[in-house]
Amino acid sequence: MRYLTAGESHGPQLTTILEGVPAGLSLLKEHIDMELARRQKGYGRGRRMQIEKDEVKILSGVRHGKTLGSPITLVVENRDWKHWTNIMAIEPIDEADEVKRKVTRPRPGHADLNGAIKYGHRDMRNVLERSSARETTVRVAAGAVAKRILAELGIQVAGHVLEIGGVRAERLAYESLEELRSVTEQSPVRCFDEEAAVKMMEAIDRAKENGDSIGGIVEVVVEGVPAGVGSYVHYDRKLDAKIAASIVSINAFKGVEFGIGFEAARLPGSEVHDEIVWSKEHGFRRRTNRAGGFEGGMTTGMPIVVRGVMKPIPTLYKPLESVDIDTKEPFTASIERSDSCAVPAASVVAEAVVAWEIAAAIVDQFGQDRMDLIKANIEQMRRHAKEF
Ligand code: EPS
Repeated sequence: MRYLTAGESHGPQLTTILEGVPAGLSLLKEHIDMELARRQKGYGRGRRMQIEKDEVKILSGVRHGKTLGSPITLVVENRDWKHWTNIMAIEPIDEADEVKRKVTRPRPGHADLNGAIKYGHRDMRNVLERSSARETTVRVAAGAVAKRILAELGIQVAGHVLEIGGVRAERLAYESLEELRSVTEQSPVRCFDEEAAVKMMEAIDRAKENGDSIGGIVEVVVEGVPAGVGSYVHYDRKLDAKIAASIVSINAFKGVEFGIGFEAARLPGSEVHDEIVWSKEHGFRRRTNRAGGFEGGMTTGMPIVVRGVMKPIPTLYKPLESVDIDTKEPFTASIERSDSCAVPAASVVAEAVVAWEIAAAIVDQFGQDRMDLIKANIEQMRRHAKEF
């Protein structure tokens, strides 16, 4: 399975084409719209989210509520586009207008300057329109389809926020993914620890008052994936590596870890590796899950636990020093409409990209074309692992 996305932040629409989604998956517009709405929520979002109400149009690949095995086209319109028809026009516009609206002041931390140098753009709107995190809308749409595949195979995905602006969640233990999901779904910052959530919101308020932005850490947990998905035999078949790449590919993400992650650098091996136990009921299991569900690029059958760190959004009201690409004069003020914190929304994006990588690996490994065969094959694999 693979997908491409297209579309500018203030253009008419965002599009994704999904290739290789198996036939026979039940898929409704509501499944996707629900995920799009989750991504739009979250304390700390700016005015743009009051304009948009993201809704998908399924334009191919689905008939009578089931996937066909043919490419699936998903489209989400940008409501804001109607305010940008001249600036974002496909046709040439008046040169005076073009010069007047040119963006020549790169924001530190954004793709603006590197993108302009790379593609030779003198108007950095040509960069920022595509590098905008608006693009994550259709990545979430693609992830919603992946989640449908996983749900039919009894695999659950949940994302939540662990840290915002230096405020860490302390209450981390949950009984089930169901509990984690029901609590975080009600939380404006998608945090399981309700006391920390209040402090996170205060930190976001403070950042906003100061014209600043703050980042954080999100975690995605996936339960129900059988042991042995992915492979150790080649670098590009290691599933943890693919998941890591997908997390770092989310706008503003700078790092990723599995299980105890970077903490492993500070502990002896005896406190890092998970002891193996066996019972007739469950087959092989691990006593702990410090590895976060991966050993040797393959799933262990334990929950997959992956975290990503998001830097503060670089579009600031508070000025940072930069240089105008036309005049070469330094400047310090770059006022743009922005979110002060998008970490809660990013946790939904993280769920989507992780779900996509796992679904793609499963489809690849267990049958490819048809949901019924994939289901039968994965069941057989589960039995085989238990009886091993
Ligand atoms: C973004 C800037 C803001 C965000 C946007 C991402 O948009 P605008 O430039 O229109 O004010 O609201 O996020 C979304 C539109 C979205 O759907 O998440 C940026 O520069 O990355």
